[in-house]
Amino acid sequence: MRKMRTHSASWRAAAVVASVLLVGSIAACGNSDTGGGTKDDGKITMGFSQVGAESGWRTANTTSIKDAASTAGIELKFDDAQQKQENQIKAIRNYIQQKVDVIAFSPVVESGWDTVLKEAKDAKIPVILTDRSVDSADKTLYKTFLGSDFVKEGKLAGEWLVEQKKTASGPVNIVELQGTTGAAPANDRKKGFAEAIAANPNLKVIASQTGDFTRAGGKQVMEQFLKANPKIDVLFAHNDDMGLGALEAITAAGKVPGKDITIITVDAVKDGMQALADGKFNFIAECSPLLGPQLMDLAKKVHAGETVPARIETEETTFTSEQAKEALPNRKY
Ligand code: GYE
Repeated sequence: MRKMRTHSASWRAAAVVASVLLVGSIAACGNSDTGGGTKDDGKITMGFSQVGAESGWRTANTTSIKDAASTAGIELKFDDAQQKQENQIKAIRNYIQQKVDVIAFSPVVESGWDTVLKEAKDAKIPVILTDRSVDSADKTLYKTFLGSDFVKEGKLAGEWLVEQKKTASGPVNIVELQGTTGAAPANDRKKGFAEAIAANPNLKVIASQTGDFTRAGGKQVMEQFLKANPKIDVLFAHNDDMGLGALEAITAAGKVPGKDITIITVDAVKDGMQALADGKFNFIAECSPLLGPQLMDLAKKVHAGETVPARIETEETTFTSEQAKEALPNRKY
């Protein structure tokens, strides 16, 4: 009798497990039947892999993407990769598994994406690159690249300096704070700047190192630059945040930023623009982080199977101190 009871209890348990499994598999079926991440409500699901939270630019970019997704009615799955490529690859693989409708990401570095992009393509999930690009030879691995022309930004920074120093009779010593090693904006801004300053042989980059696009990195590397080089005339920082970090090192070394050392940066986020208006920075090449609305438009188009341009460039300008003073009150980020 006792045995029988045990038996029937275990049968009941088995029946419960079986029905749970059944319901589970019906739910899973329902999901794939409605086509990828598109649920019955017809919403597009986007999996987005963000670089990190390394700078003011990045914070503004993340806000723009989140706000634009909710305005566009797109369901956003968001992952912060903390500046690590392996985290981005993991996030993209998760999105593929979850069968999202569109994957968008800002690749921390340019190289090493072919395998994971191929996986997305095989799963028929369109990929949009935003902000930074990849160096994959196979351009069919992604639908489009939305972002700035970083070479142009470096060039504009260099051209301004060439103009400022056109009457210099002796060497002008430049130090450079590079962005994250291997990142498109670091490679390209360095290239554009070098091309522009080649116009005047007096202009020489005497030291160039990465500060990883962060304030802490900018401060630390600038301290080393100042220790190793008694005569620094110009700092070119690949973003505002590294320039802002460097300000502390320059002041601590007893020099006046913007006067003893001319400072040029890229981005034009609020803190950078304030430093420029205050005369601590001298020139900024703008790089807009407000990519969200265009990204959501593109996501809708590629999801609908429309062809989109392979490259969409962001419109940008440059700022002197006077222009920063004028622009600051209306600056959104
Ligand atoms: O300039 C920098 C950020 O990829 C354009 O990344 C972006 C760059 C931006 O960390 O501040």
